[in-house]
Amino acid sequence: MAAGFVPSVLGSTVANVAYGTGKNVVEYLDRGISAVNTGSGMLVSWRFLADDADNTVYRLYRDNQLVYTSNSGNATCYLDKGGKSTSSYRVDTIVGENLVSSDECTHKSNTNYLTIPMDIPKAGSGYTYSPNDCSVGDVDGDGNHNCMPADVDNDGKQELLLGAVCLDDNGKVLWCNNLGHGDAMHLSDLLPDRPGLELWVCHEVKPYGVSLLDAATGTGKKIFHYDHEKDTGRCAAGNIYAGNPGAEFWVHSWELFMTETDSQLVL
Ligand SMILES: [Ca+2]
Ligand SMILES: [Ca+2]
Ligand SMILES: [Ca+2]
Ligand SMILES: [Ca+2]
Repeated sequence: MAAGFVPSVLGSTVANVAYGTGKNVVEYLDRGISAVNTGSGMLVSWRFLADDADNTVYRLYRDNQLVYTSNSGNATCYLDKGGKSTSSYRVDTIVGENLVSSDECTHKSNTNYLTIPMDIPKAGSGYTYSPNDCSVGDVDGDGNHNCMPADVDNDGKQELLLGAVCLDDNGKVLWCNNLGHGDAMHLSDLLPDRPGLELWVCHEVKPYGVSLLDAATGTGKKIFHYDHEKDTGRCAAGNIYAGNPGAEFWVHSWELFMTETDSQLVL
């Protein structure tokens, strides 16, 4: 998947390569090569970074043998049917005839997921600790699952989104939609054919549910919305299904996926 500096299909993504001036301060990301055992081979994937040239070619090596060449426009992933979790992988990044970088895969798994060990504090009298929310983000001080910077009005400066409120780059309220606190939101160019960024946000106050909003206005007509009968605390969006253009959208405890055409998608 060629995805700019989008870190993950399930992560809270905050920027778009083609949007704004490209001069915003952004998190440093490396090639991010991962290899997981799908049961029918090793799925190796890596990032197309924001500063990669359009004509970049990637060469994937298993145990120093070339197994795949990703030319311009090709996917930056490969199902290596001959690979094993004990294989070593490397991606060479090439522009023209020049080797730009050579990166080793450091995230491998013999299952189709990566396990993250946790150091959970011991339970005490009347309380325990357990994992709850999970999201991808910058862990050095500016990551937060319902507070994120992004250039939503395309003026080259970043605004700050807090769920129901967006603060302009000058600190003034750009929009406030009075939809109340939501515990999760995902911001990205979720609908690539629609200009600008879109915000997928859930609502913990009546009429509850979830909305897809224009991130630049927030208060305008919702792109689509679903009511729910109770507090809707979690939602997520990402391009997880190639059979539908752009992102798919889903909500905690709802057994459905939604698409940009406001239709429900059964996978
Ligand atoms: Ca802006
Ligand atoms: Ca602004
Ligand atoms: Ca869009
Ligand atoms: Ca899709």
